[in-house]
Amino acid sequence: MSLTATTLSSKASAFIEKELQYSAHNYHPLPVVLERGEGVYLWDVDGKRYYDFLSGYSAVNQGHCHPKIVGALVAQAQKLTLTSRAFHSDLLGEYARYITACFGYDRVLPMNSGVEAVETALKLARRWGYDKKGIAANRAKIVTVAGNFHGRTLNVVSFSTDASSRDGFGPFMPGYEVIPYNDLAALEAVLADPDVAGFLVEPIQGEAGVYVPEDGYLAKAYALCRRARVLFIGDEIQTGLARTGKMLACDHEGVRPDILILGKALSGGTMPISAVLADDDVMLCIKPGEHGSTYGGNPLACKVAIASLEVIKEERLAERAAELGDYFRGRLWALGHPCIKEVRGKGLLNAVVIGHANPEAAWGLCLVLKDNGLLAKPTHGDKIRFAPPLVITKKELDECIGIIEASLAVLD
Ligand code: IF1
Repeated sequence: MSLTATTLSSKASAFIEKELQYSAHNYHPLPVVLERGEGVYLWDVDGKRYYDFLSGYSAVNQGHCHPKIVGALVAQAQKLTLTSRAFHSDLLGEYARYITACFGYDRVLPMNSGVEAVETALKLARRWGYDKKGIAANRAKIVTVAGNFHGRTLNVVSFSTDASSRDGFGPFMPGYEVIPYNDLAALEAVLADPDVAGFLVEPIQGEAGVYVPEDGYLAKAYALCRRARVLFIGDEIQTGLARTGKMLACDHEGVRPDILILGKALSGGTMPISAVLADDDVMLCIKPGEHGSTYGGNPLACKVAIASLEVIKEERLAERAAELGDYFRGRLWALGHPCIKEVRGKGLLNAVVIGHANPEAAWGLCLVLKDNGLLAKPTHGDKIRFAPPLVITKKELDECIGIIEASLAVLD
């Protein structure tokens, strides 16, 4: 199995060399240089076409450069992009009404990156803990789970259990309790502490390797939070917006987070747009001047987010993800390849666990997949995430399954 970077054209190599010389080395990308995207397809600088099976980590659920989303972006960009929140715009109210009606909440607090929305949710939970639950000043705690990924700010990595995200960045923010994922007894025990204000959880752990908790975990965790008067904070930045076969992954269990966090596909992969949704009892704990951001709720983002949400509904992306996801997992299992130890996921958020003597096997397989026209990347060594845009057709999915089957031969 070839583990070295596959042959790159001199043209592609030149792009990579420039990047290596002038940009930070905070990623280890697959050796491919992309210049165009449309729907489920990406093209590299040499004109080779690939299926995108990462979708910008689920930011491109609607497909690359969706015409309706790009159209909304271009039109608004030629009119007004940013007012700052020092002034009102004609679009924030319209967007806020649209998205709160879409998900059934009283209010939205618009932010930009996903981690900014997570930070916002944590500030809201702490503030609610002090103002409404009566927790003593500076004693509020947030419970979260091992294997979490919620972004890379110092506060958020303070409760990471992943060494590569956390080590070397101390000192860390206090006030976090980490319990095992998918462990209701541990949650019940930790919620006995009256200083707990919130429980932050991903309905499916994406980065950890698409860990799907046992059926009923989210609903029972939510019930435990209600009983302990703790806010259930659902991070749906990666699992939300139709990716897992429902509008929200929490919908599979009828759970309505007290604080809902969205990002990524809220812009269809065009620009950073995130959002925190909650009801008045939580959201109005933050008063004017106590939180914000330069770009949060800008007119361009409002227009793009409305278009992105409309596409999800108009093109029935959740239903498609549910149907095609079941089909995809069934077909992968049916390959019966000895190196596929597990196929897991929900909707079109899936991963395979590769079992092989060579620890670099998943990386090597991704290099062969790339040569065969499919882009995917391993997560945490032996797991490969397969998450195409939700606009993929069954015919295209069949072709991709064929590519995966042919590429697996490299592991024989
Ligand atoms: C990287 C991971 C995925 C997220 C959830 C919050 C955020 C993310 C559930 C923060 C972001 C991205 C970040 C990117 C790679 C990617 C990722 F591998 F890092 F963990 F998707 F799984 N909550 N995930 O998945 O959102 O601030 O990035 O907009 O940092 O390498 P962000």
